[in-house]
Amino acid sequence: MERSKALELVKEQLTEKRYVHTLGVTETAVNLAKAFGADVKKAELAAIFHDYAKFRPKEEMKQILMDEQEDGRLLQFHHELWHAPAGAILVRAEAGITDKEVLSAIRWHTTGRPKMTLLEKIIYLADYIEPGRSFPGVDDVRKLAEQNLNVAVLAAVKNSISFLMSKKQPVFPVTLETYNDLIQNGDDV
Ligand code: DGI
Ligand code: FE
Ligand code: FE
Repeated sequence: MERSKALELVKEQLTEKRYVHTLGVTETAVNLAKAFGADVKKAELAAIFHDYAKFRPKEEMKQILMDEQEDGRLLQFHHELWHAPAGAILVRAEAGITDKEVLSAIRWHTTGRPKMTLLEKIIYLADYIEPGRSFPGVDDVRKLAEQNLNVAVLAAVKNSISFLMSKKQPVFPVTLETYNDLIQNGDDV
């Protein structure tokens, strides 16, 4: 799909603020794809659609996750986690995106997962460091992203978990599994 068509489809789904975030993620993902040798077009498409479902009603997302037999644990955790798996399903059904690598980068963009693909890492990280983000520690992760992808992804995962813990929020098991995988199997971290 053309970039302009994809942007048009996603703009209808998002607020202006979220659309600007999406443009930031797209620019960042394209740069990371070039730097780390990923497919630039796939990175662009996944970034454009990554938050496609962000503003769907909770009940609609819940139904989709149940119909598609997604991980049942999701429903026991914050509904903010639902837009990623629901988004991958909706992007396929409504925008006709069938590329499995693109869909899985959308699917895992909030929690990450063990054994993330290069494209999944790029979308996860781009979402965290895009120019519109301003939370504590983000500049350090931006610097790491210029050097080593796994180190930067690990830093983003650690910051996210620390943030959730500081707010006394539960951490989704897959987020913790992502951390463990990078520590145990990322031999360059
Ligand atoms: O959609 P974005 O705001 O661009 O970013 P995102 O998809 O990475 O995260 C959405 C929200 O999900 C964010 O407010 C933090 C929350 N979140 C991420 N990981 C976990 C989580 N919430 C819980 N409870 N547990 C997690 O592991
Ligand atoms: Fe998101
Ligand atoms: Fe996002």
